[in-house]
Amino acid sequence: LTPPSTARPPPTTVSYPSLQPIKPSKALNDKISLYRGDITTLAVDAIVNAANTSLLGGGGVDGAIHRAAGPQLYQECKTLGGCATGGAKITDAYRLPCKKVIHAVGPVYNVIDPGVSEEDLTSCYATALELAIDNSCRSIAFSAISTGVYGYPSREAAPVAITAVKRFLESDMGTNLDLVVFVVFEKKDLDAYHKYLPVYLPPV
Ligand code: AR6
Repeated sequence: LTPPSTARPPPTTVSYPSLQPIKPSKALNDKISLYRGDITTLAVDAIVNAANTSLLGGGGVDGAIHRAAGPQLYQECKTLGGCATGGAKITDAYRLPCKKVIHAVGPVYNVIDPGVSEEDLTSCYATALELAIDNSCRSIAFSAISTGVYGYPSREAAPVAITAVKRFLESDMGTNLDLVVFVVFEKKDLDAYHKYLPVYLPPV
């Protein structure tokens, strides 16, 4: 990761809880990693899917996860009764190398009121992390929820994701997690994490 070029994050439309001074933390940084590639190949305890409210599959990363997991995943998802935006539900992983799949429902980006989208996206990350802990998962890999067909700009979604994860890892529950991986597929998301990880998690 490259060090931040300025002490303050550059101006954008997102709010910055991090405008307060940030204490660099090696312990925290050691738990967070960035990976570019296919999330279905990762042998972590839990991967986080970018699902929709039906939880019955779709395109993008959702389609890739269902294809790789096999039809039993769809059968289990049918029993879940859907999920509200901002929420998440957990299933087994079947043919995937991970142990569990957490299906998070991100918001369709709201251009008129981005604050609502930010709340829902934050809730997705927080709920997924709580579910991971409740199911004894110590490592978790997140897809870049909502940044595909749901239209959340990557440069706004990345700070929201990083802030939610950071807050969780700093809480009492966070001590039960060893590793959080941000998985990116496209360059725009890679660029966003390269830009914001050093801002929120300064190198020690
Ligand atoms: N591994 C990791 N990331 C991936 C992969 C993959 N194999 N494939 C795509 N991505 P999207 P959303 C990235 O559209 O915006 C579905 O139809 C992709 O580059 O999958 O939350 C659902 O059923 C992007 O950064 O999810 C919903 O209906 C990120 O995954 C709807 O799309 C999320 O893009 C959800 O839309």
